Amino acid sequence: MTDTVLVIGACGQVGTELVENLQKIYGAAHVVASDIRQAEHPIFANGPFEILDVLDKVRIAEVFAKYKPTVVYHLAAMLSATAEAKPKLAWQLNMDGTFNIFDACLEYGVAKIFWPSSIAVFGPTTPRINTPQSTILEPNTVYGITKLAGERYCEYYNMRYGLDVRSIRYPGLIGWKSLPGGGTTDYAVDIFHQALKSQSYECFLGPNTSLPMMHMEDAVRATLEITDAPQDRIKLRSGYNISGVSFNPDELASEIRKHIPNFVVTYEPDSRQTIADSWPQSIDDSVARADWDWQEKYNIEKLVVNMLENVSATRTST
Ligand code: AKB
Repeated sequence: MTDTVLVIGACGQVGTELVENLQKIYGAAHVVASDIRQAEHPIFANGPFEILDVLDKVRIAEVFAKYKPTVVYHLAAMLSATAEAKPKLAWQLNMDGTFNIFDACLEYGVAKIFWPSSIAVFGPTTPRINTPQSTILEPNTVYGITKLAGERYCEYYNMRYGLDVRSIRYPGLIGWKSLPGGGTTDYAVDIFHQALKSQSYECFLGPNTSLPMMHMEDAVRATLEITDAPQDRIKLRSGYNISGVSFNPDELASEIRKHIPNFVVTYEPDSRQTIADSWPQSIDDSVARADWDWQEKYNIEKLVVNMLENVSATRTST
Protein backbone atom coordinates (compact mmCIF):
# COMPACT_ATOMS: atom_id res chain seq x y z
CA MET A 1 0.00 0.00 0.00
CA THR A 2 1.32 3.48 -0.86
CA ASP A 3 2.11 5.72 2.10
CA THR A 4 0.06 8.85 2.64
CA VAL A 5 2.38 11.70 3.53
CA LEU A 6 1.30 14.80 5.43
CA VAL A 7 3.50 17.91 5.26
CA ILE A 8 2.71 20.52 7.91
CA GLY A 9 4.01 24.04 7.29
CA ALA A 10 4.22 23.13 3.60
CA CYS A 11 4.28 26.69 2.22
CA GLY A 12 7.61 27.54 3.88
CA GLN A 13 11.08 27.47 2.35
CA VAL A 14 11.70 23.76 2.98
CA GLY A 15 8.07 22.66 2.64
CA THR A 16 7.58 23.93 -0.90
CA GLU A 17 10.58 22.00 -2.25
CA LEU A 18 9.90 18.96 -0.09
CA VAL A 19 6.31 18.68 -1.38
CA GLU A 20 7.54 18.90 -4.96
CA ASN A 21 9.95 16.01 -4.34
CA LEU A 22 7.43 13.94 -2.39
CA GLN A 23 4.87 14.31 -5.19
CA LYS A 24 7.41 12.73 -7.57
CA ILE A 25 8.11 9.86 -5.15
CA TYR A 26 4.61 9.01 -3.87
CA GLY A 27 2.35 10.57 -6.51
CA ALA A 28 0.69 13.93 -5.89
CA ALA A 29 -2.58 12.38 -4.68
CA HIS A 30 -0.71 10.79 -1.75
CA VAL A 31 0.97 13.97 -0.53
CA VAL A 32 -1.24 16.15 1.66
CA ALA A 33 0.18 19.64 2.02
CA SER A 34 -1.02 21.86 4.86
CA ASP A 35 -0.24 25.31 6.18
CA ILE A 36 -1.80 28.05 8.29
CA ARG A 37 -2.04 30.18 5.14
CA GLN A 38 -3.51 29.58 1.72
CA ALA A 39 -1.07 28.07 -0.79
CA GLU A 40 0.20 30.30 -3.58
CA HIS A 41 2.87 28.18 -5.28
CA PRO A 42 1.45 26.23 -8.25
CA ILE A 43 2.94 22.94 -6.94
CA PHE A 44 0.18 22.77 -4.31
CA ALA A 45 -2.56 22.63 -6.95
CA ASN A 46 -1.32 19.12 -7.92
CA GLY A 47 -2.53 17.43 -4.75
CA PRO A 48 -4.67 17.85 -1.63
CA PHE A 49 -4.13 21.00 0.45
CA GLU A 50 -5.55 21.75 3.91
CA ILE A 51 -5.45 24.89 6.02
CA LEU A 52 -3.99 23.76 9.36
CA ASP A 53 -2.97 25.72 12.45
CA VAL A 54 -0.81 23.46 14.65
CA LEU A 55 -2.26 25.15 17.75
CA ASP A 56 -5.79 24.04 16.79
CA LYS A 57 -6.20 20.49 18.13
CA VAL A 58 -9.71 20.05 16.68
CA ARG A 59 -8.51 20.87 13.19
CA ILE A 60 -5.45 18.62 13.60
CA ALA A 61 -7.76 15.72 14.53
CA GLU A 62 -9.94 16.44 11.47
CA VAL A 63 -6.97 16.40 9.09
CA PHE A 64 -5.40 13.26 10.63
CA ALA A 65 -8.76 11.44 10.65
CA LYS A 66 -9.49 12.43 7.05
CA TYR A 67 -6.17 11.34 5.54
CA LYS A 68 -4.74 8.81 8.06
CA PRO A 69 -1.16 9.76 7.15
CA THR A 70 1.57 7.15 7.56
CA VAL A 71 4.47 9.61 7.30
CA VAL A 72 4.41 13.17 8.68
CA TYR A 73 6.84 16.04 8.10
CA HIS A 74 6.15 18.67 10.76
CA LEU A 75 7.89 21.81 9.50
CA ALA A 76 5.73 24.58 11.02
CA ALA A 77 7.93 26.78 13.21
CA MET A 78 8.90 30.37 13.84
CA LEU A 79 12.54 31.04 12.85
CA SER A 80 15.23 32.80 14.87
CA ALA A 81 14.82 36.51 14.08
CA THR A 82 11.01 36.53 14.18
CA ALA A 83 11.07 34.46 17.37
CA GLU A 84 13.21 37.12 19.11
CA ALA A 85 10.53 39.70 18.23
CA LYS A 86 7.68 37.45 19.49
CA PRO A 87 9.23 35.14 22.10
CA LYS A 88 6.01 33.92 23.76
CA LEU A 89 4.29 33.17 20.49
CA ALA A 90 7.45 31.43 19.29
CA TRP A 91 7.42 29.16 22.34
CA GLN A 92 3.73 28.39 21.80
CA LEU A 93 4.04 27.67 18.11
CA ASN A 94 7.32 25.75 18.28
CA MET A 95 6.58 23.76 21.46
CA ASP A 96 2.79 23.43 21.87
CA GLY A 97 2.50 22.95 18.11
CA THR A 98 5.04 20.13 18.28
CA PHE A 99 3.28 18.43 21.21
CA ASN A 100 -0.05 18.63 19.35
CA ILE A 101 1.41 17.01 16.26
CA PHE A 102 3.40 14.36 18.16
CA ASP A 103 0.28 13.43 20.15
CA ALA A 104 -1.80 13.20 16.97
CA CYS A 105 0.90 10.96 15.45
CA LEU A 106 0.59 8.61 18.43
CA GLU A 107 -3.21 8.69 18.41
CA TYR A 108 -3.55 8.04 14.67
CA GLY A 109 -0.76 5.46 14.47
CA VAL A 110 1.62 7.43 12.21
CA ALA A 111 4.56 5.19 11.27
CA LYS A 112 7.24 7.92 11.01
CA ILE A 113 7.63 11.62 11.68
CA PHE A 114 10.33 14.07 10.63
CA TRP A 115 10.90 17.11 12.87
CA PRO A 116 13.44 19.82 11.93
CA SER A 117 16.01 20.96 14.43
CA SER A 118 18.61 23.65 13.74
CA ILE A 119 22.17 24.80 14.40
CA ALA A 120 20.36 27.20 16.77
CA VAL A 121 20.51 24.48 19.48
CA PHE A 122 24.12 25.57 19.95
CA GLY A 123 25.00 28.70 21.89
CA PRO A 124 27.90 31.01 22.72
CA THR A 125 29.59 28.41 24.96
CA THR A 126 29.63 25.73 22.24
CA PRO A 127 32.95 25.13 20.41
CA ARG A 128 32.36 27.07 17.16
CA ILE A 129 34.66 25.32 14.70
CA ASN A 130 33.73 21.80 13.58
CA THR A 131 31.08 21.71 16.28
CA PRO A 132 30.69 18.08 17.36
CA GLN A 133 27.43 16.14 17.50
CA SER A 134 27.51 15.96 21.30
CA THR A 135 28.72 19.13 22.94
CA ILE A 136 27.66 22.03 25.15
CA LEU A 137 24.09 23.06 24.30
CA GLU A 138 23.31 26.41 25.93
CA PRO A 139 21.35 28.39 23.31
CA ASN A 140 20.53 31.99 24.20
CA THR A 141 17.82 32.63 21.60
CA VAL A 142 14.19 31.65 22.10
CA TYR A 143 14.27 29.79 18.79
CA GLY A 144 17.34 27.83 19.93
CA ILE A 145 15.72 27.05 23.27
CA THR A 146 12.61 25.67 21.51
CA LYS A 147 14.77 23.62 19.14
CA LEU A 148 16.79 22.17 22.01
CA ALA A 149 13.66 21.37 24.05
CA GLY A 150 12.09 19.93 20.89
CA GLU A 151 15.08 17.64 20.35
CA ARG A 152 14.83 16.42 23.94
CA TYR A 153 11.14 15.69 23.36
CA CYS A 154 11.87 13.86 20.10
CA GLU A 155 14.12 11.53 22.06
CA TYR A 156 11.60 11.27 24.91
CA TYR A 157 8.64 10.42 22.63
CA ASN A 158 10.77 7.79 20.95
CA MET A 159 12.00 6.27 24.20
CA ARG A 160 8.73 6.49 26.13
CA TYR A 161 6.07 5.94 23.43
CA GLY A 162 8.05 4.36 20.58
CA LEU A 163 7.33 7.25 18.17
CA ASP A 164 9.66 6.81 15.19
CA VAL A 165 10.90 10.39 15.04
CA ARG A 166 13.84 11.53 12.92
CA SER A 167 15.51 14.91 13.01
CA ILE A 168 18.38 16.93 11.59
CA ARG A 169 19.93 20.22 12.66
CA TYR A 170 19.46 22.38 9.57
CA PRO A 171 22.15 24.96 8.85
CA GLY A 172 21.15 28.11 6.90
CA LEU A 173 19.30 26.94 3.78
CA ILE A 174 19.81 28.46 0.35
CA GLY A 175 17.34 27.81 -2.44
CA TRP A 176 15.84 29.66 -5.39
CA LYS A 177 12.33 28.21 -5.51
CA SER A 178 11.00 30.05 -2.47
CA LEU A 179 12.09 32.85 -0.18
CA PRO A 180 13.01 32.32 3.48
CA GLY A 181 11.34 34.39 6.18
CA GLY A 182 12.44 35.49 9.63
CA GLY A 183 15.80 33.72 9.82
CA THR A 184 19.31 34.94 10.63
CA THR A 185 20.80 33.14 7.63
CA ASP A 186 18.32 34.69 5.14
CA TYR A 187 20.94 37.12 3.81
CA ALA A 188 22.50 34.22 1.89
CA VAL A 189 19.35 33.99 -0.26
CA ASP A 190 18.52 37.72 -0.51
CA ILE A 191 22.05 38.47 -1.73
CA PHE A 192 21.48 36.56 -5.01
CA HIS A 193 18.22 38.38 -5.77
CA GLN A 194 19.79 41.78 -5.09
CA ALA A 195 23.01 40.96 -6.98
CA LEU A 196 20.95 40.21 -10.09
CA LYS A 197 18.53 43.09 -9.59
CA SER A 198 20.80 45.99 -8.67
CA GLN A 199 24.38 44.65 -8.46
CA SER A 200 24.44 45.85 -4.86
CA TYR A 201 23.40 44.46 -1.47
CA GLU A 202 23.26 45.81 2.08
CA CYS A 203 24.04 42.88 4.36
CA PHE A 204 22.59 42.68 7.89
CA LEU A 205 25.52 40.55 9.11
CA GLY A 206 29.14 41.68 9.23
CA PRO A 207 31.59 40.58 6.48
CA ASN A 208 33.41 38.00 8.64
CA THR A 209 30.39 36.21 10.09
CA SER A 210 30.98 32.59 9.06
CA LEU A 211 27.99 30.28 9.38
CA PRO A 212 27.15 26.72 8.32
CA MET A 213 24.99 26.81 5.17
CA MET A 214 23.52 24.30 2.73
CA HIS A 215 21.95 24.28 -0.73
CA MET A 216 18.24 23.47 -0.50
CA GLU A 217 18.63 20.49 -2.82
CA ASP A 218 21.05 18.92 -0.30
CA ALA A 219 18.74 19.82 2.60
CA VAL A 220 15.67 18.24 0.99
CA ARG A 221 17.69 15.14 0.09
CA ALA A 222 18.93 14.87 3.68
CA THR A 223 15.34 15.18 4.91
CA LEU A 224 14.13 12.43 2.58
CA GLU A 225 17.15 10.20 3.26
CA ILE A 226 16.91 10.31 7.04
CA THR A 227 13.15 9.69 6.90
CA ASP A 228 13.58 6.74 4.51
CA ALA A 229 16.54 5.18 6.35
CA PRO A 230 15.91 1.80 8.04
CA GLN A 231 15.02 2.24 11.72
CA ASP A 232 18.17 0.52 12.97
CA ARG A 233 20.38 3.08 11.16
CA ILE A 234 18.82 5.94 13.18
CA LYS A 235 20.75 5.66 16.40
CA LEU A 236 20.12 9.25 17.52
CA ARG A 237 16.58 10.38 18.20
CA SER A 238 17.51 13.99 18.89
CA GLY A 239 18.89 16.04 15.95
CA TYR A 240 21.75 14.93 13.69
CA ASN A 241 24.43 17.48 12.76
CA ILE A 242 24.63 17.82 8.99
CA SER A 243 27.16 19.95 7.20
CA GLY A 244 27.05 21.49 3.74
CA VAL A 245 29.38 24.44 3.28
CA SER A 246 30.58 27.24 5.58
CA PHE A 247 31.28 30.79 4.45
CA ASN A 248 30.95 34.40 5.52
CA PRO A 249 29.22 37.24 3.60
CA ASP A 250 32.53 38.54 2.26
CA GLU A 251 33.48 35.12 0.85
CA LEU A 252 30.02 34.69 -0.68
CA ALA A 253 30.21 38.16 -2.26
CA SER A 254 33.66 37.36 -3.75
CA GLU A 255 32.29 34.16 -5.26
CA ILE A 256 29.31 36.05 -6.74
CA ARG A 257 31.72 38.68 -8.10
CA LYS A 258 33.35 35.99 -10.28
CA HIS A 259 30.07 36.12 -12.27
CA ILE A 260 28.93 39.71 -11.62
CA PRO A 261 32.21 41.68 -11.40
CA ASN A 262 30.57 45.00 -10.40
CA PHE A 263 28.68 43.52 -7.45
CA VAL A 264 29.08 45.70 -4.33
CA VAL A 265 28.17 44.71 -0.76
CA THR A 266 27.87 47.14 2.14
CA TYR A 267 27.49 46.03 5.75
CA GLU A 268 24.91 47.27 8.29
CA PRO A 269 24.81 44.59 11.03
CA ASP A 270 21.54 44.62 13.00
CA SER A 271 20.16 42.53 15.89
CA ARG A 272 20.60 39.36 13.85
CA GLN A 273 24.37 39.76 14.26
CA THR A 274 24.10 38.79 17.94
CA ILE A 275 22.18 35.65 17.01
CA ALA A 276 24.73 34.71 14.34
CA ASP A 277 27.60 35.31 16.78
CA SER A 278 26.12 32.69 19.12
CA TRP A 279 26.06 29.97 16.42
CA PRO A 280 28.83 27.68 15.13
CA GLN A 281 30.98 28.54 12.14
CA SER A 282 31.28 24.97 10.89
CA ILE A 283 29.78 21.61 11.79
CA ASP A 284 31.19 18.11 12.28
CA ASP A 285 28.64 15.74 10.77
CA SER A 286 30.63 12.49 11.01
CA VAL A 287 27.86 10.80 13.03
CA ALA A 288 25.24 11.39 10.29
CA ARG A 289 27.75 10.18 7.69
CA ALA A 290 28.38 6.97 9.63
CA ASP A 291 24.77 6.26 10.65
CA TRP A 292 22.78 6.94 7.47
CA ASP A 293 25.45 7.77 4.85
CA TRP A 294 24.88 11.54 4.73
CA GLN A 295 26.96 13.29 2.07
CA GLU A 296 26.49 16.84 0.74
CA LYS A 297 26.87 17.63 -2.98
CA TYR A 298 27.18 21.42 -3.10
CA ASN A 299 30.32 23.42 -2.36
CA ILE A 300 30.32 27.24 -2.54
CA GLU A 301 31.30 27.37 -6.24
CA LYS A 302 28.50 25.02 -7.32
CA LEU A 303 26.01 26.69 -5.02
CA VAL A 304 26.69 30.17 -6.42
CA VAL A 305 26.49 29.04 -10.06
CA ASN A 306 23.23 27.17 -9.38
CA MET A 307 21.64 30.10 -7.52
CA LEU A 308 22.64 32.73 -10.08
CA GLU A 309 21.41 30.62 -13.00
CA ASN A 310 18.08 29.78 -11.40
CA VAL A 311 17.29 33.12 -9.73
CA SER A 312 18.12 34.82 -13.03
CA ALA A 313 15.85 32.43 -15.00
CA THR A 314 13.00 33.00 -12.52
CA ARG A 315 13.42 36.78 -12.82
CA THR A 316 13.20 36.76 -16.61
CA SER A 317 10.19 34.42 -16.65
CA THR A 318 8.10 36.61 -14.26
C1 AKB B 1 17.42 30.73 10.98
O1 AKB B 1 18.28 31.50 10.52
O2 AKB B 1 16.69 31.00 11.92
C2 AKB B 1 17.30 29.36 10.34
C3 AKB B 1 18.08 28.32 11.07
C4 AKB B 1 19.55 28.31 10.99
O3 AKB B 1 17.51 27.47 11.69
N1 AKB B 1 17.71 29.41 8.97
